[in-house]
Amino acid sequence: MPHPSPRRARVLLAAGTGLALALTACGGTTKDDVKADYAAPAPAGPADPGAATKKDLTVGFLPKQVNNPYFTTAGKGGERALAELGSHYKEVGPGSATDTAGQVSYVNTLTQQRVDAIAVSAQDPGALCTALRQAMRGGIKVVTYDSDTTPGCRNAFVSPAGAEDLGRVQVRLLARQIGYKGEIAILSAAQTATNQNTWIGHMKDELKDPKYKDIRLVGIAYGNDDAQQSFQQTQGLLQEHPDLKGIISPTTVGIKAAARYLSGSKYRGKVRLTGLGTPNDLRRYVKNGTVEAFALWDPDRLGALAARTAVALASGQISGRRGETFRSGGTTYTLGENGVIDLGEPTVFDARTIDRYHF
Ligand code: RAM
Repeated sequence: MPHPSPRRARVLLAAGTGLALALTACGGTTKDDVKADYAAPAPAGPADPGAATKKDLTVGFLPKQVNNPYFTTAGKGGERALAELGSHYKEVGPGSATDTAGQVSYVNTLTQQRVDAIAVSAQDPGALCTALRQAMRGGIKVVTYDSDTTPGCRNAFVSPAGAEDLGRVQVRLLARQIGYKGEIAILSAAQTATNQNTWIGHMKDELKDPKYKDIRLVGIAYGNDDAQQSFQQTQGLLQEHPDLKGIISPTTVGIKAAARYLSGSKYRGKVRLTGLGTPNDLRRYVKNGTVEAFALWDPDRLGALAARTAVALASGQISGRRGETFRSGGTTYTLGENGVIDLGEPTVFDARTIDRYHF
């Protein structure tokens, strides 16, 4: 294992003495420091691809938010995969997607309970780092799924699909729906969410293509993955930008709330809406003409892959380095740069296909 840099050593020491939060608050360690220090995934010791799959492990799932159907489905996938592997699932997590302190305390709880691995969807890239690094020092393997931390704060990340693809596909869908012309806005989740912010970065990049020269991104609003706030933010965007032609909402909670708002307003079918949603949430809005097409992956499969990755880490079959592979459930998975494993391609749903999907 490489020697920690002086600053990293200081952060580790601080974590060990429980002073890290106080140091952070005093400006001793900023988020940027965390980013610079923890740029590479935390290695989990040498990997042995031939090691036996351990059984009777406990994997603690910590979603961004427990009362979100997307995470309920992901949790079911994780639970099923763990049962297949002879291990155990547990879930803890905050009720709000902006309760970063809550997520930190759940990491600490899981650490105290000595789970074998933690699978976490992070509300914020840096806020969980001290707690997660402490868990890893205690021998707990950490896999992020859905929304990553800074790479050094976990061993591997299970990404729903290529982040770049996900960002670009949403712009392409909306551009087509508004005829490549007009003002658009984004209704996101929490302002700190790693996954949404990464996708928005790729959306902005996609919009630089000359074919979008007549499209203007006029605003980004944050509904915090809360139904009511997302509904109000949608209303606010439309009041502020009366010429708005379309909204991208890269969150299942946001797009559902925006669809509900548009569906009951004079904008239905006029202001276009796309983004990332579940077919079950959006079926009625596709059928009543509020939403034409949107995208997502199967959250059940995402949760299952997070569980399988956690078990492979805890069994020593992988350690989080690029190029490592593991076999689980008849499939071989390969770790990419920074310990990232992509689930696959996003699926696009529309009126022709939506009834084939039930999640
Ligand atoms: C919400 C959450 C989650 C995101 C999906 C698309 O449920 O923000 O992190 O991946 O939407």
